[in-house]
Amino acid sequence: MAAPGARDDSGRGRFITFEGGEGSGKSTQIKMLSERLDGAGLRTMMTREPGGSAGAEIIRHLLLSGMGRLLGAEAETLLFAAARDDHVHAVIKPALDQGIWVLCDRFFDSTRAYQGGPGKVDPAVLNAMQRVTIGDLEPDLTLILDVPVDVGMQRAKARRGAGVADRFEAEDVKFHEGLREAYRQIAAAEPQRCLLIDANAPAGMVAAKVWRAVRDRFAEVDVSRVANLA
Ligand code: T5A
Repeated sequence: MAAPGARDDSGRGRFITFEGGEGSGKSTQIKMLSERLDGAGLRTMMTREPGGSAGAEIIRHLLLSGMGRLLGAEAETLLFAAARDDHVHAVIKPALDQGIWVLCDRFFDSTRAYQGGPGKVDPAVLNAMQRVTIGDLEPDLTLILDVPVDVGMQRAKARRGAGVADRFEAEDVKFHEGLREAYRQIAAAEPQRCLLIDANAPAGMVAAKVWRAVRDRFAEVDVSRVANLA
């Protein structure tokens, strides 16, 4: 029984977010972590932003097409917030309430880094949007994958092949350098929640660092059930 006034989180799933610049390897790491947590007997769900719910996926399409950019930085930020609001209420909170561990590819730190960093949207505006969309829902752990800009851009380019760069991939090097710095500042400002991980290494090595961080943070991860990973 929780003490009076304390939040009783028993049975609630954990909320882990992955952040980083373009091509930092978030999707790759989320899949690897999900397999390990499943192996440890935990129920997990992978999701992403912008998107992750029916309404938010429609907004994602608009945003990545560059439509939001035409509206201006603040209106574009509002679109990200609207997508997040739907995602949080339709998918993330219900899953956490059912004891599912939610692994999310980007969350509000992306808005802080992209729109607040090089995007230059006023932090007061971002705070107001955050209050409305997520309330007191904070990730239990945020892993920020850090790679040099040229490495990330090269990976993103290799992955899309002959496809066209999306809205943010198409930004210049200065934008991506500013983004990297914004993420470093977020990690430094919130060391309890955030961990900056050097992701300029083979995926397996990065996955080992991610696993160590998760295992160390959450007592409910039973490492004895995951072969060769204790
Ligand atoms: N955005 C999003 C905002 O501006 N504000 C917001 O609030 C939010 C939520 C979303 C865009 O929207 C912006 C940020 C983004 O620009 P997206 O299509 O969802 O765009 O793409 P991203 O989230 O940027 O993710 P990417 O798909 O570009 O990269 P990932 O997921 O970080 O990387 P991943 O795992 O797909 O890997 C990329 C390639 O590199 C290889 C992979 O095999 C893949 O080919 N790779 C590695 N290669 C070598 N070594 C490693 N360690 C590797 N790890 C992966």
